Amino acid sequence: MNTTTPTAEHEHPTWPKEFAARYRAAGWWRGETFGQMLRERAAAHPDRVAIVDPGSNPGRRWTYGELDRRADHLAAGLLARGIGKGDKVVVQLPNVAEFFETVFALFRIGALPVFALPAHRLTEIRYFCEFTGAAAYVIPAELGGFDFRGLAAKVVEDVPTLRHVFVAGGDPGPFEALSAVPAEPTAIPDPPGPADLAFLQLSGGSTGVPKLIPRTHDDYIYSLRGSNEICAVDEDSVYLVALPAAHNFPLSSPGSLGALYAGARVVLCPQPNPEAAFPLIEAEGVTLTGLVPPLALLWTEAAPTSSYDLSSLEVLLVGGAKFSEEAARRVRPALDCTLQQVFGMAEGLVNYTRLDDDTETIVTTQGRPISPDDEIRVVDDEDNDLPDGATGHLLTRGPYTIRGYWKAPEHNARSFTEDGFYRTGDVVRVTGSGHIVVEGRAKDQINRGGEKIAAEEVENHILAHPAVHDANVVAEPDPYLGERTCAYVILRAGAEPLKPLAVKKFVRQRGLAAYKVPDRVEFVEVFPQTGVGKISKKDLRAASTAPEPTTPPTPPAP
Ligand code: OOB
Repeated sequence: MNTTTPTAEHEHPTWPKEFAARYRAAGWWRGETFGQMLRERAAAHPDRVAIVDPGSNPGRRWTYGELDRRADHLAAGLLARGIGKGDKVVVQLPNVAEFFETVFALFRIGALPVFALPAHRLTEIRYFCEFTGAAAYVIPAELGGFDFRGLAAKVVEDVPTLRHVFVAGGDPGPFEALSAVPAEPTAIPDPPGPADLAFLQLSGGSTGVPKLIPRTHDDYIYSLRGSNEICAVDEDSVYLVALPAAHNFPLSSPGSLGALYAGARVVLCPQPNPEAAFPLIEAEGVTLTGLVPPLALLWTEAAPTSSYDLSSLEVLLVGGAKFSEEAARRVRPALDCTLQQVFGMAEGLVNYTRLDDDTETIVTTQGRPISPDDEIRVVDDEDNDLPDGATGHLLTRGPYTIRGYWKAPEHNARSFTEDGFYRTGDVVRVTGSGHIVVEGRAKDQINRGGEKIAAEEVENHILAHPAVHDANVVAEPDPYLGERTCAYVILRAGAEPLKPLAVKKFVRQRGLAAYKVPDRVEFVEVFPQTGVGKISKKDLRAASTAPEPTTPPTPPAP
């Protein structure tokens, strides 16, 4: 019997009653909402600085009181435009103060932010807007030379539900400036409760289209509170958002929302490179931040010769992809701070090494779960539990791990067990101390320095090329990113020969995020097969010659 209960709207399965009761009784779910949370922090310390946005001109510093007021005013303006409870709003903002003004306004009225990344392009954004029936889309005017207003114009043409595009900063063009929306606060008709959804987050995914992750106020706030305790975040902490603000790691592990929960200060870094981050660490006295492994490497290389004072940095969180033991050992000598490895997922479960773990544990494991109620199973291909310490598939269930994706019943049947465990797709082992070591991955995904790429999604785009007969996308090792993407392509008989660059260009022109464009394209006659005649991605991966990249790949950027 499937014990997972569908919600009233049957949009996604949620925790069965007895689990919800248990999580409440244990004190994990405390009946909090984001709207209230900000209100309470603003009442307790209105003049403390909440958000520092040095990238804006002039640089902005918003206190808790100001953020709270702004969220109220924007909420009123959104309500006046007919955006209300349950509406979906695709938010595609970089690391700017408006990101927080927008999401807290939406949290307050119970409209759901759908968190897009600045790297997403037409194909992804159109899909998010169409699939969620989004009522509004929030963008910057432009970023890194890319004009988001042009992108929005195309999306609006294709998606009839999209009634509003709001532009944060710069010339709004044919759309409305976000700064023109705020209005005198009014009573919010039907504010969301703690069990209601707060937002839809994106999954890294392994399927043709990304899946959406429904997170409630109560479950997400528990993950913040738990993270804060483990990472020692309190009101004197200063968290630097170096990765894209909307990603689950810098958002909640402990991230900007954890910092705001603690009444701490959030500093927004426009770029994650040392040149942008180090001066901010010195100027704001940053105490902790989170990075993906390639950036952590870059920082440890740059720090010893940097003229900036980085001594305020107490904790560097590294996660999103496997951090090699060798690189992990370099963090303390280079940055003189404690490394905390984070193995998390937008679906829920987050593991941290603890600040007081011994060095060997910190450098060789990916941590242990936040909650005593996080259930961890390590199983074989048939879902049989393996003996302690054995390597196998990680399944998990717990107070902040979803029971199903949003509007994806068929996929849910594969990604969750009958009794509600999420199949993470990660291959792990658990040490005697309960720490998890990530050994590999069973899902058909490439983890490109923390950026997740679903092989199937890229394959589908390559297959759309008229000269292509078949395509397989696999990971190959990269000395800097950990993994990069290689597309093996079979051309149609008699088709004009193609150059690798033409395939890359074709994928890019289909309006995909740049990080999904294959790093390497190789033409082959046949694909290796398994004993039963299926294509063997394992053999394709092994066939990868993985030459050194000719040019250094660009680091993942917001
Ligand atoms: C984080 O979240 P997502 O949703 O982008 O990706 C989750 C997947 C995991 O299932 C795993 O395959 C991989 O990313 N991953 C790691 C890892 N951290 C994440 N693999 C090896 N070692 C690690 N430390 O990536 C995420 C969410 C919250 C906090 C941190 C990362």
